[in-house]
Amino acid sequence: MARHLKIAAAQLGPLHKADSRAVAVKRLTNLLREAHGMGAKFVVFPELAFTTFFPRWWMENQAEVDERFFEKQIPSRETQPLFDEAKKLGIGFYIGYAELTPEGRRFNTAILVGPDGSIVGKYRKIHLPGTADAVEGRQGQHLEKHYFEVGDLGFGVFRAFGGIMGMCICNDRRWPETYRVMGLQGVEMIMLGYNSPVGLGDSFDLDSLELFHNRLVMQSGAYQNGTWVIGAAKCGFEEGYHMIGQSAIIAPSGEIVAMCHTYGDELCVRRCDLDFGLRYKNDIFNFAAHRRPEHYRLIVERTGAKPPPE
Ligand code: CDT
Repeated sequence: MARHLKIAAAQLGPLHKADSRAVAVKRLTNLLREAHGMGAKFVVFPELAFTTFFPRWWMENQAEVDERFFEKQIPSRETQPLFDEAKKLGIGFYIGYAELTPEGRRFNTAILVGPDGSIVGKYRKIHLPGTADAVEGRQGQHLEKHYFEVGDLGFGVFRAFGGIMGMCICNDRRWPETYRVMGLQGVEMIMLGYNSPVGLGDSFDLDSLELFHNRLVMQSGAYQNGTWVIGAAKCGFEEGYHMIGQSAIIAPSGEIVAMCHTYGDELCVRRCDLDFGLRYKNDIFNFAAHRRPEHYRLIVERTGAKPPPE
């Protein structure tokens, strides 16, 4: 029997510091309704979707940071309307948020929510970019290593929506290991949200390739593992910083089959055949037949690159 799933990548335009959770939840709920109206059964929202991208700022008062940007509970009183609407419409979703656990640990987290409102899976971001301390003289900071711990749940996959679903978050999409660990569990669809700023002080030649690199990593991750990849951006001009858009749905062929073209709230929708990846998984990327892990040991034994002696 054909396994088709109609998916929406729900891109969010900028969210500012002054925007309350209620503002974010209203916009997310509007996108959810619109996606449902277009026949989508699953919506992918961005990373840290309830607030502005706060790791751009060094902030001294952690209690205030926790209050403004972290979720102690999900859903909470303020985020509940999104969950209620999704349940009412019978539509599932992926969403990213800043998680503060009862033990006081902080993670950059994403959850997979089923059409009945239950949380089917959780992922905590593993590749945290940037620095733990503010870098002097840098135009914009990227302090994820300051605000979050490295995720402790690995790259799990979940049987849901008639397929094998995986999650990662933003910077994870740039690392081939992210996709391959899920590929080795037979993943059929990887969802990810991102906040990718440009102009944090890098040189123009790097910044100008940001959109290309965004497509490059998601397209290669999809193709090399025979999986769908759905990327949803929070983008636009947020608190004085530009963040890239081009939220996209990418087929296991590596082709972009739907893409957002604005820098605001926008959907791109596509009916995805979850069996399509088999054409790659059973042939060119038949892992069991062709992989040679005995030659890949360095990948798990070594972290940083070490060139051979002169
Ligand atoms: N959110 C996130 O992970 N953003 C990073 C920006 C890196 S710039 C220090 C990304 O990889 O897009």
